[in-house]
Amino acid sequence: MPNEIYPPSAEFAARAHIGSMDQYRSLYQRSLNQPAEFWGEMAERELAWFEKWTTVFDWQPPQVRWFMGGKLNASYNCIDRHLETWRRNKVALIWEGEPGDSRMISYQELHRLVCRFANVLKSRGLKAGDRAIIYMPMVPELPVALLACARLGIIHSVVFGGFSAEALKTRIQDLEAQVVITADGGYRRGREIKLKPAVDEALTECESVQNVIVLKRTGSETSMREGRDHWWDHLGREEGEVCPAEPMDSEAPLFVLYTSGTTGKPKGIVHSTGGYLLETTLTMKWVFDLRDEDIYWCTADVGWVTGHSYLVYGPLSAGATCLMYEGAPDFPQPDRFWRLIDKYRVNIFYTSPTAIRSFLKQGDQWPAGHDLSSLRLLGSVGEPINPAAWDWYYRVIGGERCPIVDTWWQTETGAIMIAPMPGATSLKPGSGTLPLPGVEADLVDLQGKPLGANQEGYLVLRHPWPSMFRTLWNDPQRYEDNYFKKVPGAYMTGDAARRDEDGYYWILGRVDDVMNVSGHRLSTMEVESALVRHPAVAEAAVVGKPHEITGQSVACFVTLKKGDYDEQQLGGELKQWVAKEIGAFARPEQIRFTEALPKTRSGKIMRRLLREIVTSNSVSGDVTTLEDLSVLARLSSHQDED
Ligand code: 7RM
Repeated sequence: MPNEIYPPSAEFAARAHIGSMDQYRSLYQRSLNQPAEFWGEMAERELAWFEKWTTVFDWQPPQVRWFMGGKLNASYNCIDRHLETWRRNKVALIWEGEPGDSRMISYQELHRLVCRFANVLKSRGLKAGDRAIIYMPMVPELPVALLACARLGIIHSVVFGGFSAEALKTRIQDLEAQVVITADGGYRRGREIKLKPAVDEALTECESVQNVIVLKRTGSETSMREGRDHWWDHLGREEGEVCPAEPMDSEAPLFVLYTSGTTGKPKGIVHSTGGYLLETTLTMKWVFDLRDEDIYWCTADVGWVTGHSYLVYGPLSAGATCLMYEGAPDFPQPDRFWRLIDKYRVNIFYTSPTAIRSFLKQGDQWPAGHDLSSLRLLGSVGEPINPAAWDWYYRVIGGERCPIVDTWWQTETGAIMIAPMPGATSLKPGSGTLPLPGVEADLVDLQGKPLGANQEGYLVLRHPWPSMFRTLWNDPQRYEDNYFKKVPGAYMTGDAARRDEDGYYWILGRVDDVMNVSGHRLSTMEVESALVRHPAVAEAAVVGKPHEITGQSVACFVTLKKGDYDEQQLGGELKQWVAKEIGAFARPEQIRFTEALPKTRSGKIMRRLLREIVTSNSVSGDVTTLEDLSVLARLSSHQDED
């Protein structure tokens, strides 16, 4: 399998949107040589505009604007325009709850739900430019909430339901949100995960929030604050089912999504309307080769960017039938995903390497019991996919019949940047293959000099693309400093990569202090700040440790303040503390107590050494700048993993 190349089958290519390398190359060349003509044509063809733009794009690094003067609405593009076609009665969402309840929602029905909820928001006094925080389980009302906000130009920010009250609070405060949309709770592994109590806790310090709208999902006991909290259904009963979509500037912010950066403070990635919608829509065809008769399933939670772009905006704008599932992949048994694929005859399946590795480990008997022959295309996102996982996905799930699209992109890029066009591109397992049209990827060294074939370097994107983020909320300076300072005029991705002799990209991972745990971005600094907020902790250093299933896990080195501690007990307490401060997915796998942390003479923690210690339990690299070598000796001999 290693080094093998998988060309598209003639059968797949014959029916694909992009069916040959010649077609890919001509699109790609045109997109770089005549970007304004290329993107103008795409925007006209793929989206419905209330008013046409006057200028396709304006690039004043680091600021870019797309389709200036154009007016459109994302909710209109995802729903209303389909109502004028045969798709009005097509199923937009097939939803299955973890307990097994299910709903089918047509585009017409989605329109009614979204209009009704948009009217609820309107009657609460919300208007274009206001901010809504959405903190919900994976139920149909979650995309309904996004689309209702988009319909009125309310900027939404979804906070993943796994985040803690503390994380929720900092996001509400940073956005100065006027409304929080939430639910009593959701289901995960057979238990209720409550959401409303976290909202109540967060709101003790958020003056901006005047309204909380609560969906009843589980029906469990929920406290409601008079005057502030309202039941979704109760408000909705009084509203009509007509609500015109607000014509928005192409550049109007559609949403803000917080993601981890290299400091303790998450960054509010701001996406605009026209460019974002165009590229998410186009990549549904280019990469997922979406056809009208397909059942498409993206397993990502809407709390992450993949859920925004490839469960809500991209597929609905492209008129797809999307499967959405509420719960855990292994509930009630490890075959839940395969059961769903079989039951709904899923054709396109998009998931993460972490999920694939955990399925692989559980064994072939789980998929074996189900008919997966409806699948025609598989996708992967979030982390590099290792050869063993690729091979298993290809053989056992895809029946050696389905191309795998390994899609590289980021919260910042909005849409997929590097990925195969499955009817054209030959696959190499582990490689995202080639940049999509409009994506001028390059590799540079520390000085910003371009590199040749097979050299490892920093991945940059040179030309702006429509779905690129526009700024960081409340922090335009950090936008410029973080991403555009190192290589003039180019966007620095933060990833290292190699390009082989065929021009294929191989992503090696992050070059900054960002960890990738189960495909979720998490900053080492964020965990460190959480740890030092604990009264017993003096100092903390956090690194990603290679992990068989989740890619990386969180490993912490901690020094304590003076006192008598039971290290065993405190270790457990600190893990719990981090889970509470950030969210359960950030729970450290390992806490090591140490008398001091290895530092350079200027006082910087040497994370490289700590990374080596957690990886190999020894240090081989250069340690000449290390302040206290005995610290190192003590660290590498100390082993208290669990
Ligand atoms: C979509 C998403 C972005 C980071 C990115 C990479 C890593 C994502 C791949 C990948 C190798 C892939 N957004 N990454 N996709 N690495 N191959 N196909 O994950 O903002 O949460 O993370 O994820 O390091 O910079 S994200």
